[in-house]
Amino acid sequence: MRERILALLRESKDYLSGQELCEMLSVSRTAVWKAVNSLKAEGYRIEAVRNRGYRLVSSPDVLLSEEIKSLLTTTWWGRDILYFERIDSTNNEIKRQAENGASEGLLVIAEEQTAGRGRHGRSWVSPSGTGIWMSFLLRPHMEPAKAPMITLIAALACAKAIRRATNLDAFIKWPNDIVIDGRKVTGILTEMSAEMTSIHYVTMGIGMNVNMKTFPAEIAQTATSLALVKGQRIARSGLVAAFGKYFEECYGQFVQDASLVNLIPEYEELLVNRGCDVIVAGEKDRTVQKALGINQDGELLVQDGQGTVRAVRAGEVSIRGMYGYV
Ligand code: BTX
Repeated sequence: MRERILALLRESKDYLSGQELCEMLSVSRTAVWKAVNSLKAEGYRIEAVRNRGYRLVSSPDVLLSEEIKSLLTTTWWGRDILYFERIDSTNNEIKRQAENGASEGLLVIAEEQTAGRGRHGRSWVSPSGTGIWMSFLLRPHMEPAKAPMITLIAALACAKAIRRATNLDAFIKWPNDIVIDGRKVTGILTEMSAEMTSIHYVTMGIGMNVNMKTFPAEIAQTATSLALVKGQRIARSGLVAAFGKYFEECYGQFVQDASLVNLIPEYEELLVNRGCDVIVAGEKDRTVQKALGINQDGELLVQDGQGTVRAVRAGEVSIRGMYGYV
């Protein structure tokens, strides 16, 4: 009910009377009053004026599931949300839930991670209350080889959401980072449980640095947060909702096409290294190549000094800029 009250107050341009709220929700005035009070206790500023009713003045920067749900415009993404003040890793929780039969779209979101993970066993710094540490569950009907493409879709949705919510020039660093001004603001971790020919489920983990002011020394030169670049705090729940909207749209297109073919132009516009020389580091060698774009399988197209173009695969190579991280 709190979630519906929030949504109604947000939609309403004017005050909503207690009577109107009771009728719309088919509950008693006392129930409305109690729900409003519990929202206030969580930091929502709700003005109550005699004879006029309630008006939402401001929302706290919390990621509570009601707050996010009241902003979501998605059909299936994030329709069920599990919210934690503190957790080991939201990816771990999705796996636990998936093994217990949870449905596609389940979103797990935490204020703090004590064992946030990056790729290849690296760790992800996830302090309390300042970032978006979230994971969601997918159950795609496709060959396991296609799953890595979902990382690119999540990256596209992240970049679009950041641009929409903050107006900042967020770019994609293929395959799984979002960068602003050459520094990492978001990382994506895609994990899969599968057999040779079918996927049980995919866990998508997104770590977005939103309101952090400082970083540990080891990443201080490569990481940044949206608030640091923007110079002001950013509301996290709006970013989550925007991500959900773009992810659902782009993922729907991908499932329909069984490839990234229709997402390539938009992706390439946001690709930070496009047209630039990059260092392509494989297991055996490091070469300088020009990054051209991606193909419909999500591989990066790179060109060597002789003009030969080849496609490189995420997981097999890593990409670095010529003069730094990007
Ligand atoms: P990655 O392996 O590409 O990047 C990890 C590397 O990034 C680290 O080794 C470190 O150098 C740097 N790093 C660590 N924390 C941060 C940070 N907060 N901001 C910028 N750079 C950092 C990227 O892996 C995938 C990260 C996914 C994180 C999400 S959070 C929700 C979900 N749960 C979970 O445990 N992981 C995912």
